[in-house]
Amino acid sequence: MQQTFLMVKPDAVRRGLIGRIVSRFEEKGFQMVAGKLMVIPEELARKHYSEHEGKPFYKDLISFMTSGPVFAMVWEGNDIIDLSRMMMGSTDPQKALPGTIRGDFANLVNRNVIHGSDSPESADREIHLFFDDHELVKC
Ligand code: DAT
Ligand code: MG
Repeated sequence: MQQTFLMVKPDAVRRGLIGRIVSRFEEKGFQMVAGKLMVIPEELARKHYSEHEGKPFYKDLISFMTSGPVFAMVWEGNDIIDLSRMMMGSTDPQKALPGTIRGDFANLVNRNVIHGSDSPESADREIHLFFDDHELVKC
């Protein structure tokens, strides 16, 4: 069993897509073990996306991610890190296939509706940036 960090981004929260995005992972058979609606403090956004510091899109990314509430979650399931990335589709929604979350709900790379950890190391790091261990339920 593996855990990952997923986050409905501010564009999707604004558009009322939390439920439909959460449903995809529920339908797949994964378990949500933590979830909270929150506005990300700038310092946390910077830590979360530190790998992108200095890139041309970094400033817009931080201001976008702190522009309104996100729905931050921890999910659990077999091979969930790779499978949830497949379900999300390519980073650029113009390349994401129909049937994926970004393919179905987004059309711009800087407004791509969802974040998901890309490796066991980033999952562990991101889960603990956003949650304390006691906030995770034991299934
Ligand atoms: P992912 O979110 O698929 O892990 P990433 O880690 O490469 O993608 O980038 C983090 C976020 O930064 C991404 O979800 C949207 C934004 N981003 C990435 N590449 C971008 C680009 N070329 N122009 C604008 N925003 C970009
Ligand atoms: Mg990434």
